[in-house]
Amino acid sequence: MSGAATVAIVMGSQSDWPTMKCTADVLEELGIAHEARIVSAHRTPDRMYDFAKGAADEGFKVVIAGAGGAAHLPGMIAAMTPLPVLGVPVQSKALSGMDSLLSIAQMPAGIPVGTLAIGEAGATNAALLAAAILGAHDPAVMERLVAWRAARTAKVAERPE
Ligand code: RP5
Repeated sequence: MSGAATVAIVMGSQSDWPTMKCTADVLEELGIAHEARIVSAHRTPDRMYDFAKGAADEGFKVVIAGAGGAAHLPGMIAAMTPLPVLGVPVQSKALSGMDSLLSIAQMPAGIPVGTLAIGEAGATNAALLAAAILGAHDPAVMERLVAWRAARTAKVAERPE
């Protein structure tokens, strides 16, 4: 995708990529420039700090953060940037992502993380929500989002076959 990235997709591990690729794929379809990085709250805390502190200056408008298990990455990033942060709970092996979901959703008042569904549905919807956020100030993005949704609607059969 050409142009300066407006959406940052960050994830705690390479193992999150199959899930977070759904976000990248939808942003690609919507023509929204994005960049994906591995930024772990517990394995690379300095990288996380540098990313979160510098995200706005880098030109990002929305951060989408995916993590699994004790998924503190979205909340930690949200604590260090005024940008909207959308959290995707990655499906964990031990608890099927319930741990990820609760870690991301249950932020104390004052530091919000927009929490999506567990797994690929959440990753897909994070891209659509980012598009809606950007589209509020970018009519071209909103037009592409409306067209994307209309195309999905058009594919729904009236009767099962
Ligand atoms: C988290 O731990 C990551 O977000 C990932 O979902 C989970 C497991 O990571 P790996 O052990 O697969 O690297 O940090």
